[in-house]
Amino acid sequence: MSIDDTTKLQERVPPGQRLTEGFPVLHHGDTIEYGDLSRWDFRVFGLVEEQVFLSYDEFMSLPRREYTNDIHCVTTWSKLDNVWEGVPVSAVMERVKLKLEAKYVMLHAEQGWTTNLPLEDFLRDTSFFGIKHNGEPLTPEHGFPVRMVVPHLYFWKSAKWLRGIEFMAKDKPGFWERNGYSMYGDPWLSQRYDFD
Ligand SMILES: Nc1nc2c(c(=O)[nH]1)N[C@H]1C(S)=C(S)[C@@H](COP(=O)(O)O)O[C@H]1N2
Ligand SMILES: [Mo]
Repeated sequence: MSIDDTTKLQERVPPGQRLTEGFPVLHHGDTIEYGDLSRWDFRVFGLVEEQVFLSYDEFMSLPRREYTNDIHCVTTWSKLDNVWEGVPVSAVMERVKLKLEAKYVMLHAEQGWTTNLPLEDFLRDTSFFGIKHNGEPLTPEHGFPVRMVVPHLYFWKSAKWLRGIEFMAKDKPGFWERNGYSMYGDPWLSQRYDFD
């Protein structure tokens, strides 16, 4: 690789991060293995005029797009040039009428795992519901059937086995945020812990 190419790559790697070629698996608790998806649903609730429920078939028939991004895990690995197939956040939000007070989001995953982020960051057009990674359906370890992907924040904000979105007026800590991690998690500012 030329010196120019190396410099360009380094510019894509936030401070304290190093590149990985693999796709490490990281989560708290067990990997969720679904047998039957007939009882899977996706719930949008909190500060909305009306709750929205989507069945597995309904979610899978939402429009999809291809996304290419870099992801940065707080444990210091970064993985560049991921190609995803995902449902744009807007495709779900078209069905939702938010109340004016809604300013923050809590993502709800299986087994009560949660993570929080500002509404603005959730609504960015680079945020999406991931269905496939590098051409293959997500494996159970990586969050099959649906995971959040918010590439501009540390990867712990990208909830695997996503089942619900809650809109809130005030920011509240999710699982890792209650355990000392940053409420926001900007990798470019090294916001790893609550004191960063
Ligand atoms: N439901 C759920 N989602 C989760 C986690 C978790 O513990 N549970 N861990 C987060 C963390 S800390 C990271 S780094 C990424 C890892 O995603 P990966 O295993 O696909 O690399 O998932 C995030 N999403
Ligand atoms: Mo993580």
